[in-house]
Amino acid sequence: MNYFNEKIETMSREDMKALQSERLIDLVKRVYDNVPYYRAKMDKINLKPSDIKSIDDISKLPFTTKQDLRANYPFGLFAVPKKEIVRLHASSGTTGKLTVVGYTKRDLEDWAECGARSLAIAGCTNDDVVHISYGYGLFTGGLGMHYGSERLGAMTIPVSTGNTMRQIMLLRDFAATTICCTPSYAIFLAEEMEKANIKPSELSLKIGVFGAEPWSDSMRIEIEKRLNIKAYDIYGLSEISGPGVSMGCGDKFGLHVMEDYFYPEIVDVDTLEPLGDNEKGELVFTTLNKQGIPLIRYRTRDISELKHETCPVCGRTLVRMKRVQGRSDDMLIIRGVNVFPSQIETVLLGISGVIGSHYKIIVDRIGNLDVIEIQVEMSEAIFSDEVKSVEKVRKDVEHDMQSMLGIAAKITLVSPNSLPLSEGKTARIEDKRKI
Ligand code: DLL
Repeated sequence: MNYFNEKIETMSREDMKALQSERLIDLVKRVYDNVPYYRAKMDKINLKPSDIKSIDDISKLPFTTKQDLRANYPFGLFAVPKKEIVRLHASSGTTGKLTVVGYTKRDLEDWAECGARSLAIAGCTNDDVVHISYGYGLFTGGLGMHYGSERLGAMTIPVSTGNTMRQIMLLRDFAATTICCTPSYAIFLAEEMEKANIKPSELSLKIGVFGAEPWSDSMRIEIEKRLNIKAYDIYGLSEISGPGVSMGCGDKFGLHVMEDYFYPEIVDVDTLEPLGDNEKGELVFTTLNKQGIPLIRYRTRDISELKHETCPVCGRTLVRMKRVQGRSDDMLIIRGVNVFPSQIETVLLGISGVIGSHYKIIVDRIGNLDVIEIQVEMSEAIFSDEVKSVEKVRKDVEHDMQSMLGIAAKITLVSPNSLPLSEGKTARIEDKRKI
């Protein structure tokens, strides 16, 4: 089997628990001493670091949420002095502020190890040529896979997103054997190749490492057929590190969690009580080894299940999580970009000329590309104004929305009182994509 770190990847449950316990005890001490926010949270429930004696005590600890990150924006949850942080990444917050994460040198090394293990799980070795089409920048996809691939020793090509015909040319000319991108981009790539009459056999691709958005098993089958590769699922989130929190080996149940670094739990969405194996609930992670911004019991909002048996496919003992089954909040992922309806609302409420609380979000997949349309009601004054002023308001919304979301949205202004009054937030969202 193609292990990157056989000792960890096939560790006995007993040894893994001992390692996790040792790391948790140290982590709780570190955050209690260095992060006032955590100390206050623990003091409030009268919990001392010495109360945490093993990984089994984890459920005594309070949860952390995206709102906690926002309340401490940008660096309030960092557990080391700023000079020890060597990299920042960020993802969408629920309103205007980004969710910011900081990495120490060791955090980057650990993350690269996770990326290398993930690529190895997909069967990659240092003989491979890895083409990375995840975005490079504040998004963790590009740089995360990049350092993982280099750690593995593979030839790493940092292409980033965009310009699909150029991507196809590079894939062919550099004879990439592995591609890392979102599953929807893989389908788009296949489509563009078909249009340009380029056959998969003209490329050298064998492996695809796809993630950053939900996708189904039928999508996997379609990608495998159209690109003539084996497609693997990679999961991660910026708050916990980025891609490589877990990785699928092809086993039907799901993805192996790098549980020596990220301790997973499944909790009931309503009661937040921990659930057992094969029970569906919200995935929660504790970053056992992280220095920069360690998170305790971070609620991902992703719905999954866990299974602790040794994997029948690859022999790894690392706990498996089921392919993400949905979310417990209203976050949308559009072309790999996380979008919260609350961000949209924040923009709309800041623009005069529209009734910011009367909107509807329509998401669709047209020709394999996600598109988002935002319908918003005009104010009475603008409605009766001339066409030029209506168009100006529309352009303002379009511009502010692009800077808030980082992707373009189609903006449609509709007449006052024409949208149905919605009873809840989700009623304002129509997701027509069949994933
Ligand atoms: O999407 C990190 C990543 C990059 C993962 C490249 C895989 C590959 P964020 O932008 O913080 O980080 O978004 C995290 O995306 O909570 C999930 O809801 C969703 N997500 C990520 N991977 C998967 C996946 C990156 N394989 C959020 N399947 C997470 C389903 C996924 N959803």
